[in-house]
Amino acid sequence: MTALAGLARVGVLGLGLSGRAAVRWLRARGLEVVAFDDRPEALEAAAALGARPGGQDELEGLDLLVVSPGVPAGGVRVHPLVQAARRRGIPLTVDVQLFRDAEPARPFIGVTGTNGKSTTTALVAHLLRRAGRPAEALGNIGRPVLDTALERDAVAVVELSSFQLELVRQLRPDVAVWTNLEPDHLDRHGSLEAYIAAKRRLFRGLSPGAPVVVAVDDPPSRALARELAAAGMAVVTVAVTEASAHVRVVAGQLYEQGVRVADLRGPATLRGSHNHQNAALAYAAVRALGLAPQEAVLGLFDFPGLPHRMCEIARIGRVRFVDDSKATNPAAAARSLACFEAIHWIAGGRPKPGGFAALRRFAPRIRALYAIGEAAPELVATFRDLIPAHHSDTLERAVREAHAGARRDPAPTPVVLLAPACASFDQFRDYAARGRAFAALVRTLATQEETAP
Ligand code: UMA
Repeated sequence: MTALAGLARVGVLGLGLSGRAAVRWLRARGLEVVAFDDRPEALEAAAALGARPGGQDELEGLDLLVVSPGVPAGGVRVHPLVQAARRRGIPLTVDVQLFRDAEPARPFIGVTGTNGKSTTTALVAHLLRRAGRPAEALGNIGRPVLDTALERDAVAVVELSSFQLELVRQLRPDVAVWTNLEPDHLDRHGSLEAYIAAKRRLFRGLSPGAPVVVAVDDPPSRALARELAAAGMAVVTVAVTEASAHVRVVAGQLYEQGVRVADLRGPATLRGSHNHQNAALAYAAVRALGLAPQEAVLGLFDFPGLPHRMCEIARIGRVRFVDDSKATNPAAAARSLACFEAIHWIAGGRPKPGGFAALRRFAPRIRALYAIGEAAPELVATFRDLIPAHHSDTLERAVREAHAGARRDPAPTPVVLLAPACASFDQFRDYAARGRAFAALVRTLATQEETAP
């Protein structure tokens, strides 16, 4: 266990999903663990996991501090314990680095970028499994890398957020995948440059010839692909726009080096050009790992998709309800707004910097806006000259009002679309809780409809 050689006492900061998994993993390897969390109730759970709850002075004597992704370790407001650890010269790390160092021989596909990471990660794992290779989707997707004992030969397909990558030394993935780049998480990183720098740590330590898959549909990603190619990486480019690339989707058809390999117009879970990008990335990633084209495409046709990502959750009469709660920034919301017509759009939450003006171009597809949360006034102000823009405030009211609006809509299948373009934290624990609340409200509507005279 070279990753832990010489360590006796390790701190874990943040006792959420990844922190608790780290405590268990370290304890299973016989290390003394001191746990830290700003929430006293989280610390109470530490003892049950075999860790000692720690205070500020407990940093003394730590050989390593494992920092959870949600705890800021760089950018504008570094956590005080992280600052204190740095002052004392205590090395800092994250769970993904421990995992990679502990199991360097395990095949590892690292997926980063701004949008589409989770779907691409899940799809890569699915494509591998359908081709007979054991694989697990891990990391930011919701299953901490240290969570469980993986099957011996399983490929680790790891979604990596900028939060996780911030403290990565080098992961040296067998295949590195870059989905796209849009501004995001600027409140944490402080600047677009710092956000990009964190993401680019995925490529640290890669040897010339290492396979790197990059979607080149946006200019910063195109520049990155050129730079990595110039540094000697085996760059496989992917595109769904007019950009030339090794793997492309044109009119719903997936091509590799000009040869058509799959028709993507069938699978409902891969609808929309953003999903075509995810599919092309996943296909390119498994090809880079050695799958033949005919093996690589098998899982494209029965991918179950991920919850809260453009999922149609119900139909009430003519009205379709689509949950895209994961659209936590305007760029992600743009992707689902581009997929539907006659949209009754529920948006809002905690806004990210940059505003919503970029979404005005979708007004011809949007029948009305129902704005919720902290961003509601800004959203209404951005759209009210183009479409009816209601300040619904809560999700509950928005669902009721959007449903009423959609029922009056003469379109054959109007869509009530939750694509918030904002973080959820002002009103919900996270985007998944927001999506579940949306589904529960829609179920209530459906029941009322059934029982109506
Ligand atoms: N905490 C502090 N001080 C702080 C911040 C957090 O003490 O300043 C404590 C909290 O009290 C809590 C714990 O840390 O007890 C939470 O840790 P965490 O925020 O790292 O959350 P986890 O439950 O460990 O989940 C993390 C990822 N969370 C974040 O990056 C914020 C999950 O990504 C990931 O699925 C999980 O590890 C497993 O790997 C979520 C996410 O929102 C989905 N990611 C962002 C995104 O996708 O946009 C990056």
